[in-house]
Amino acid sequence: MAGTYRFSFGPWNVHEGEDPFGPRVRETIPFEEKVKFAVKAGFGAIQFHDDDAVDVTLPIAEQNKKLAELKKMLDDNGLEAEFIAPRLWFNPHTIDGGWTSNSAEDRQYAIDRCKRAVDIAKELGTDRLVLWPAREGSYVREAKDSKLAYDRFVELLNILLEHDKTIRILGEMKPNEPCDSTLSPTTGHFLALASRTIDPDRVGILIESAHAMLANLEPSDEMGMALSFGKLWGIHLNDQNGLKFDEDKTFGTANLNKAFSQVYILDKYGYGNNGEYVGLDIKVLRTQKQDVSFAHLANSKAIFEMLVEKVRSCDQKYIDELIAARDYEELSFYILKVIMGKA
Ligand SMILES: [Mn+2]
Repeated sequence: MAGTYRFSFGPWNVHEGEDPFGPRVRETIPFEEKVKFAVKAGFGAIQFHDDDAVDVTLPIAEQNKKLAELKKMLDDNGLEAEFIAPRLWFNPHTIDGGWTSNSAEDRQYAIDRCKRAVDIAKELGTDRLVLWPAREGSYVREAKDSKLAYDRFVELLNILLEHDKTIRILGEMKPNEPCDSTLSPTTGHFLALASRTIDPDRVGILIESAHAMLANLEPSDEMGMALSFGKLWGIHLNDQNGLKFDEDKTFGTANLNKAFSQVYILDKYGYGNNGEYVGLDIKVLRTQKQDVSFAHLANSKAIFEMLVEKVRSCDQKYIDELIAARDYEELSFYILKVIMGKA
Protein backbone atom coordinates (compact mmCIF):
# COMPACT_ATOMS: atom_id res chain seq x y z
CA MET A 1 0.00 0.00 0.00
CA ALA A 2 1.44 3.31 -1.03
CA GLY A 3 2.26 5.68 1.79
CA THR A 4 0.93 9.13 2.41
CA TYR A 5 3.16 12.12 2.99
CA ARG A 6 3.55 14.67 5.76
CA PHE A 7 4.84 18.12 4.86
CA SER A 8 6.82 20.86 6.58
CA PHE A 9 8.23 24.30 5.87
CA GLY A 10 10.29 26.89 7.73
CA PRO A 11 9.08 30.33 8.86
CA TRP A 12 11.94 31.92 6.85
CA ASN A 13 10.22 30.66 3.66
CA VAL A 14 7.73 33.52 4.07
CA HIS A 15 9.93 36.60 4.25
CA GLU A 16 9.99 40.29 3.49
CA GLY A 17 11.82 40.07 0.16
CA GLU A 18 15.14 41.79 0.83
CA ASP A 19 18.08 40.53 -1.22
CA PRO A 20 21.72 41.69 -1.61
CA PHE A 21 20.52 44.30 -4.10
CA GLY A 22 17.42 45.74 -2.52
CA PRO A 23 15.41 46.30 0.63
CA ARG A 24 12.35 44.52 1.98
CA VAL A 25 9.21 44.81 -0.12
CA ARG A 26 6.62 43.23 2.19
CA GLU A 27 5.48 43.60 5.80
CA THR A 28 6.60 41.00 8.34
CA ILE A 29 4.01 38.26 8.78
CA PRO A 30 3.80 37.16 12.43
CA PHE A 31 4.67 33.55 13.30
CA GLU A 32 1.07 32.93 14.44
CA GLU A 33 -0.14 33.66 10.88
CA LYS A 34 2.37 31.17 9.49
CA VAL A 35 1.05 28.55 11.90
CA LYS A 36 -2.53 29.29 10.81
CA PHE A 37 -1.49 28.82 7.19
CA ALA A 38 0.31 25.55 8.04
CA VAL A 39 -2.84 24.12 9.62
CA LYS A 40 -5.16 25.33 6.87
CA ALA A 41 -2.89 24.07 4.07
CA GLY A 42 -2.42 20.63 5.65
CA PHE A 43 1.21 20.83 6.81
CA GLY A 44 2.26 18.56 9.69
CA ALA A 45 5.39 20.28 11.00
CA ILE A 46 7.41 23.49 11.17
CA GLN A 47 11.17 23.59 10.62
CA PHE A 48 13.12 25.90 12.92
CA HIS A 49 16.46 27.60 13.14
CA ASP A 50 17.35 27.85 16.82
CA ASP A 51 16.56 31.57 16.81
CA ASP A 52 13.30 31.06 14.89
CA ALA A 53 12.18 29.06 17.93
CA VAL A 54 13.50 31.26 20.73
CA ASP A 55 15.84 34.13 21.62
CA VAL A 56 19.09 32.20 22.11
CA THR A 57 20.60 34.91 24.29
CA LEU A 58 18.07 34.35 27.10
CA PRO A 59 19.09 32.68 30.35
CA ILE A 60 18.37 28.92 30.02
CA ALA A 61 15.44 28.81 32.44
CA GLU A 62 13.71 31.64 30.62
CA GLN A 63 14.53 30.08 27.23
CA ASN A 64 12.96 26.79 28.27
CA LYS A 65 9.83 28.54 29.54
CA LYS A 66 9.42 30.18 26.12
CA LEU A 67 10.06 26.84 24.39
CA ALA A 68 7.38 25.16 26.50
CA GLU A 69 4.94 27.86 25.35
CA LEU A 70 5.94 27.31 21.71
CA LYS A 71 5.62 23.53 22.08
CA LYS A 72 2.13 23.95 23.54
CA MET A 73 1.12 26.23 20.68
CA LEU A 74 2.38 23.65 18.15
CA ASP A 75 0.65 20.80 20.03
CA ASP A 76 -2.62 22.76 20.17
CA ASN A 77 -2.46 23.13 16.40
CA GLY A 78 -1.55 19.51 15.72
CA LEU A 79 1.94 20.45 14.51
CA GLU A 80 5.40 19.11 15.33
CA ALA A 81 8.80 20.76 15.26
CA GLU A 82 10.59 18.83 12.52
CA PHE A 83 14.13 19.93 13.36
CA ILE A 84 16.34 22.63 14.83
CA ALA A 85 19.21 24.12 12.83
CA PRO A 86 21.70 26.45 14.56
CA ARG A 87 21.78 29.72 12.58
CA LEU A 88 25.50 30.28 12.87
CA TRP A 89 25.97 32.54 9.90
CA PHE A 90 24.49 35.78 11.30
CA ASN A 91 26.67 36.24 14.36
CA PRO A 92 29.85 38.40 14.43
CA HIS A 93 31.64 35.36 15.92
CA THR A 94 31.07 33.44 12.68
CA ILE A 95 32.42 35.89 10.10
CA ASP A 96 35.19 33.37 9.33
CA GLY A 97 32.92 30.35 9.86
CA GLY A 98 31.81 28.49 12.96
CA TRP A 99 33.50 25.23 13.90
CA THR A 100 36.15 25.74 11.18
CA SER A 101 36.97 29.34 12.08
CA ASN A 102 40.65 30.18 12.49
CA SER A 103 39.84 31.76 15.86
CA ALA A 104 39.68 29.41 18.87
CA GLU A 105 37.28 31.75 20.65
CA ASP A 106 34.93 31.83 17.67
CA ARG A 107 35.08 28.04 17.25
CA GLN A 108 34.04 27.72 20.88
CA TYR A 109 31.11 30.08 20.26
CA ALA A 110 29.96 27.84 17.39
CA ILE A 111 30.31 24.64 19.42
CA ASP A 112 28.37 26.12 22.35
CA ARG A 113 25.67 27.44 20.02
CA CYS A 114 25.31 24.00 18.36
CA LYS A 115 25.06 22.28 21.77
CA ARG A 116 22.39 24.76 22.77
CA ALA A 117 20.53 24.00 19.51
CA VAL A 118 20.56 20.31 20.44
CA ASP A 119 19.01 21.18 23.81
CA ILE A 120 16.38 23.36 22.09
CA ALA A 121 15.51 20.48 19.76
CA LYS A 122 14.95 18.17 22.71
CA GLU A 123 12.78 20.77 24.50
CA LEU A 124 10.60 20.93 21.37
CA GLY A 125 10.32 17.15 21.19
CA THR A 126 12.46 16.46 18.14
CA ASP A 127 15.64 14.39 17.90
CA ARG A 128 16.72 16.01 14.61
CA LEU A 129 19.48 18.61 14.42
CA VAL A 130 20.19 19.97 10.94
CA LEU A 131 23.67 21.31 10.20
CA TRP A 132 24.19 23.52 7.17
CA PRO A 133 27.88 24.54 7.03
CA ALA A 134 27.12 28.00 5.69
CA ARG A 135 30.45 29.71 6.32
CA GLU A 136 32.56 26.57 6.87
CA GLY A 137 34.65 27.25 3.79
CA SER A 138 36.84 29.89 2.28
CA TYR A 139 37.17 32.66 -0.27
CA VAL A 140 40.98 32.40 -0.37
CA ARG A 141 42.37 28.87 -0.33
CA GLU A 142 45.45 29.55 1.81
CA ALA A 143 43.31 31.37 4.39
CA LYS A 144 41.97 28.14 5.86
CA ASP A 145 43.76 24.82 6.33
CA SER A 146 41.27 22.44 4.72
CA LYS A 147 42.82 19.32 6.27
CA LEU A 148 42.52 20.83 9.72
CA ALA A 149 39.03 22.16 8.96
CA TYR A 150 37.77 18.67 8.05
CA ASP A 151 39.27 17.34 11.30
CA ARG A 152 37.42 20.08 13.17
CA PHE A 153 34.20 19.12 11.37
CA VAL A 154 34.47 15.55 12.73
CA GLU A 155 35.37 16.94 16.16
CA LEU A 156 32.17 19.03 16.21
CA LEU A 157 30.01 16.05 15.22
CA ASN A 158 31.58 14.00 18.02
CA ILE A 159 31.04 16.75 20.58
CA LEU A 160 27.33 16.92 19.66
CA LEU A 161 26.87 13.13 19.58
CA GLU A 162 28.50 13.02 23.01
CA HIS A 163 26.47 15.97 24.32
CA ASP A 164 23.14 14.17 23.83
CA LYS A 165 23.00 10.43 23.36
CA THR A 166 19.71 10.51 21.44
CA ILE A 167 20.21 13.39 19.03
CA ARG A 168 20.47 12.62 15.31
CA ILE A 169 22.48 14.97 13.10
CA LEU A 170 21.33 15.64 9.54
CA GLY A 171 23.91 17.27 7.29
CA GLU A 172 22.47 19.62 4.67
CA MET A 173 25.31 20.14 2.23
CA LYS A 174 25.74 22.88 -0.36
CA PRO A 175 28.83 23.55 -2.48
CA ASN A 176 28.98 27.35 -2.39
CA GLU A 177 27.22 30.57 -1.35
CA PRO A 178 27.85 32.40 0.87
CA CYS A 179 31.38 30.94 0.66
CA ASP A 180 33.24 30.75 -2.62
CA SER A 181 33.93 27.12 -1.77
CA THR A 182 32.25 25.27 1.09
CA LEU A 183 33.93 22.38 2.88
CA SER A 184 31.94 19.12 2.65
CA PRO A 185 30.04 20.32 -0.43
CA THR A 186 27.99 17.18 -1.12
CA THR A 187 26.14 14.29 0.46
CA GLY A 188 29.07 11.98 -0.24
CA HIS A 189 31.52 14.26 1.55
CA PHE A 190 29.28 14.38 4.61
CA LEU A 191 28.75 10.61 4.69
CA ALA A 192 32.52 10.18 4.59
CA LEU A 193 32.81 12.51 7.59
CA ALA A 194 29.99 10.64 9.37
CA SER A 195 31.92 7.39 9.03
CA ARG A 196 34.72 8.87 11.14
CA THR A 197 32.48 9.82 14.08
CA ILE A 198 31.96 7.95 17.34
CA ASP A 199 28.38 7.02 16.32
CA PRO A 200 27.85 7.02 12.53
CA ASP A 201 24.35 5.53 13.01
CA ARG A 202 23.18 8.90 14.37
CA VAL A 203 24.56 10.95 11.49
CA GLY A 204 22.46 11.22 8.34
CA ILE A 205 21.43 13.44 5.49
CA LEU A 206 18.97 16.15 4.51
CA ILE A 207 19.08 16.71 0.76
CA GLU A 208 18.01 20.01 -0.74
CA SER A 209 17.20 19.82 -4.46
CA ALA A 210 18.75 23.21 -5.27
CA HIS A 211 21.95 22.47 -3.32
CA ALA A 212 22.52 19.29 -5.35
CA MET A 213 21.92 21.20 -8.57
CA LEU A 214 24.39 23.93 -7.50
CA ALA A 215 26.99 21.13 -7.30
CA ASN A 216 25.89 20.18 -10.84
CA LEU A 217 24.51 16.91 -9.47
CA GLU A 218 21.19 15.20 -10.04
CA PRO A 219 19.02 15.61 -6.91
CA SER A 220 17.19 12.29 -7.38
CA ASP A 221 20.54 10.47 -7.58
CA GLU A 222 21.72 12.21 -4.43
CA MET A 223 18.53 11.02 -2.74
CA GLY A 224 19.20 7.52 -4.09
CA MET A 225 22.67 7.56 -2.54
CA ALA A 226 21.33 8.63 0.86
CA LEU A 227 18.54 6.01 0.60
CA SER A 228 21.11 3.35 -0.22
CA PHE A 229 22.93 4.23 3.02
CA GLY A 230 19.60 4.27 4.97
CA LYS A 231 20.33 7.90 5.78
CA LEU A 232 17.76 10.00 3.96
CA TRP A 233 16.19 11.52 7.07
CA GLY A 234 15.08 14.82 5.59
CA ILE A 235 14.59 16.65 2.30
CA HIS A 236 14.30 20.26 1.22
CA LEU A 237 12.40 20.25 -2.04
CA ASN A 238 12.64 23.28 -4.29
CA ASP A 239 13.95 24.08 -7.75
CA GLN A 240 16.85 25.83 -9.38
CA ASN A 241 17.45 27.21 -12.86
CA GLY A 242 21.04 26.19 -13.55
CA LEU A 243 24.24 27.13 -11.72
CA LYS A 244 23.28 30.49 -10.25
CA PHE A 245 22.69 31.76 -6.74
CA ASP A 246 20.54 29.49 -4.54
CA GLU A 247 17.16 30.34 -6.01
CA ASP A 248 14.88 28.17 -3.84
CA LYS A 249 12.18 28.21 -6.51
CA THR A 250 8.79 26.54 -6.26
CA PHE A 251 9.17 22.77 -6.65
CA GLY A 252 8.99 21.67 -10.28
CA THR A 253 8.85 25.14 -11.82
CA ALA A 254 12.32 25.12 -13.41
CA ASN A 255 12.53 21.44 -14.38
CA LEU A 256 9.41 19.36 -13.99
CA ASN A 257 11.12 16.18 -15.20
CA LYS A 258 13.78 16.50 -12.46
CA ALA A 259 10.98 17.04 -9.91
CA PHE A 260 9.22 13.92 -11.20
CA SER A 261 12.48 11.92 -10.86
CA GLN A 262 12.78 12.98 -7.22
CA VAL A 263 9.21 12.00 -6.39
CA TYR A 264 9.68 8.73 -8.32
CA ILE A 265 12.63 7.55 -6.21
CA LEU A 266 11.16 8.84 -2.92
CA ASP A 267 7.87 7.04 -3.54
CA LYS A 268 9.57 3.86 -4.79
CA TYR A 269 11.51 3.46 -1.54
CA GLY A 270 8.78 4.51 0.89
CA TYR A 271 10.35 7.79 1.96
CA GLY A 272 8.31 9.05 4.91
CA ASN A 273 7.40 5.61 6.26
CA ASN A 274 9.74 6.13 9.22
CA GLY A 275 8.35 9.55 10.09
CA GLU A 276 10.43 11.59 7.65
CA TYR A 277 8.82 14.78 6.41
CA VAL A 278 8.59 16.14 2.89
CA GLY A 279 10.24 19.42 3.79
CA LEU A 280 10.02 22.45 1.55
CA ASP A 281 12.67 25.18 1.47
CA ILE A 282 11.23 27.66 -0.96
CA LYS A 283 11.51 31.44 -1.01
CA VAL A 284 8.66 33.77 -1.93
CA LEU A 285 9.42 35.55 -5.18
CA ARG A 286 10.42 39.14 -4.41
CA THR A 287 7.73 40.27 -6.85
CA GLN A 288 4.88 38.71 -4.84
CA LYS A 289 2.47 41.11 -3.14
CA GLN A 290 1.70 40.86 0.56
CA ASP A 291 -1.60 38.98 0.25
CA VAL A 292 -0.10 36.13 -1.81
CA SER A 293 2.97 35.48 0.36
CA PHE A 294 2.12 31.81 0.99
CA ALA A 295 1.26 30.67 -2.54
CA HIS A 296 4.73 29.19 -3.25
CA LEU A 297 4.34 26.77 -0.33
CA ALA A 298 0.79 25.71 -1.16
CA ASN A 299 1.76 25.35 -4.83
CA SER A 300 4.88 23.29 -4.11
CA LYS A 301 2.89 20.92 -1.88
CA ALA A 302 0.23 20.62 -4.60
CA ILE A 303 2.84 19.96 -7.30
CA PHE A 304 4.44 17.25 -5.14
CA GLU A 305 1.03 15.63 -4.58
CA MET A 306 0.16 15.78 -8.27
CA LEU A 307 3.52 14.21 -9.12
CA VAL A 308 2.88 11.41 -6.61
CA GLU A 309 -0.34 10.70 -8.54
CA LYS A 310 1.58 10.72 -11.82
CA VAL A 311 4.30 8.45 -10.45
CA ARG A 312 1.73 5.97 -9.16
CA SER A 313 -0.14 6.06 -12.47
CA CYS A 314 2.94 4.84 -14.35
CA ASP A 315 2.68 1.48 -16.10
CA GLN A 316 5.60 -0.11 -14.25
CA LYS A 317 5.41 -3.25 -16.39
CA TYR A 318 5.85 -1.13 -19.52
CA ILE A 319 8.73 0.75 -17.88
CA ASP A 320 10.40 -2.57 -17.02
CA GLU A 321 9.98 -3.75 -20.64
CA LEU A 322 11.59 -0.57 -21.96
CA ILE A 323 14.46 -0.97 -19.49
CA ALA A 324 14.90 -4.63 -20.53
CA ALA A 325 14.97 -3.56 -24.18
CA ARG A 326 17.41 -0.76 -23.31
CA ASP A 327 15.04 1.62 -25.08
CA TYR A 328 15.66 4.64 -22.90
CA GLU A 329 14.61 7.06 -25.66
CA GLU A 330 11.10 5.60 -25.48
CA LEU A 331 11.30 5.54 -21.65
CA SER A 332 12.04 9.26 -21.65
CA PHE A 333 9.13 9.89 -24.06
CA TYR A 334 6.82 7.76 -21.90
CA ILE A 335 7.73 9.66 -18.69
CA LEU A 336 7.09 12.99 -20.42
CA LYS A 337 3.74 11.69 -21.68
CA VAL A 338 2.87 10.64 -18.11
CA ILE A 339 3.79 14.12 -16.86
CA MET A 340 1.69 15.74 -19.60
CA GLY A 341 -1.28 13.46 -18.98
CA LYS A 342 -0.98 11.88 -22.43
CA ALA A 343 0.24 8.38 -21.52
MN1 LIG B 1 17.57 24.17 2.90
